[in-house]
Amino acid sequence: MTEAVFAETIAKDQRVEPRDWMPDGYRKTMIRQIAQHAHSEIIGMQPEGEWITRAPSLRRKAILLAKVQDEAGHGLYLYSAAETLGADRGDLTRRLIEGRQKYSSIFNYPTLSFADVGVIGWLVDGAAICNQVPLCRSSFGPYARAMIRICKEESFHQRQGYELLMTMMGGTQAQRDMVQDAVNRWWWPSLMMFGPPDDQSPNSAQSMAWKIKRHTNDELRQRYVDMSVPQAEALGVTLPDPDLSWNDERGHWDFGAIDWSELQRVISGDGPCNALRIENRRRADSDGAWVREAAAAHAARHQEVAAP
Ligand code: BYC
Repeated sequence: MTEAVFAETIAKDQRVEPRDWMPDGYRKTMIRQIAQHAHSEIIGMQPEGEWITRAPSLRRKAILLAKVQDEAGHGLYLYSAAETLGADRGDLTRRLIEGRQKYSSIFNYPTLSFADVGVIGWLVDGAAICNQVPLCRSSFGPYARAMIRICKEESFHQRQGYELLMTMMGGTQAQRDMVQDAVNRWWWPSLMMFGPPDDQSPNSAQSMAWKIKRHTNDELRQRYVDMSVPQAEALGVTLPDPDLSWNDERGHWDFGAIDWSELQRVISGDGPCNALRIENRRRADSDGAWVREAAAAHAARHQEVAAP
């Protein structure tokens, strides 16, 4: 495959596959985005995972356990997709724990009450779905295909979060207050998940041209706000933005200014939980080293025995 064939594949909306010729920049961008996405899933297990032992009932514990396991699964498909591009999984993990590769800003905030589990399902998984459904049509085949299953599971995750919040909103005043407090803390960070505004997004133009991204950061953020406002109303919570108002002319909800300095701070390592998240990941990596070594030794021995 040559450059012309690559260009034609993109123009015709077909998929680029791992053995096809692709520009170095395309390969680099795909590895960067897929690795960041995989890291987000794996680090994203921590904030909710902290509540597994403290879930208020066996039913809630079983649901949460299954959700966090799904996130591990998403991370693994995504690392596999990155490997099809020549990336090495161990190297990607090293880059993460050495702070050389990013993961989503949202997972650097603490989960202070069980209502946070519901709000992560509703708002964080809701934002993830908005962002990831278009990625099912992303131009790189293994990423697009991984995204189909991931989106199905994310949509289930979102419903479990909403159902949990509905239950809490039908409970005591203290439970309703807990939900409102969690919404107040997670709303603005969830808007930041979509990335910097379009005029400050260095990667968007090229990623849109290569059809890796199908919509800009601001387009998806607006879609998410439009989707979330009626859901908040149905739930009976207030979104913490006094500037939120329906704009008849635009046919969209207007919303207040986002504090972009907060996103920059969190991305550059200075969010409330960055150090803790990375320290936990580093410990899990070193605690698991013997398992990886044993598995590699077993595979090598197996190959030796199988060789004629
Ligand atoms: N946090 O030029 P831009 C989940 C980075 S997991 C941190 O707009 P791009 C879930 C950006 O990567 C959700 N970094 O970039 C799991 C870029 O970095 P470089 C994860 C951010 O790539 C468990 C730089 O800033 N989802 O759902 O065109 C439980 C400039 O930005 C953030 C994905 O990863 C951020 N918020 O667009 C529950 C989706 N925003 O160039 C839920 C896949 C931007 O310095 N990724 N950056 O390395 C994407 O769709 C795109 O990569 C983004 C950014 C829209 C995130």
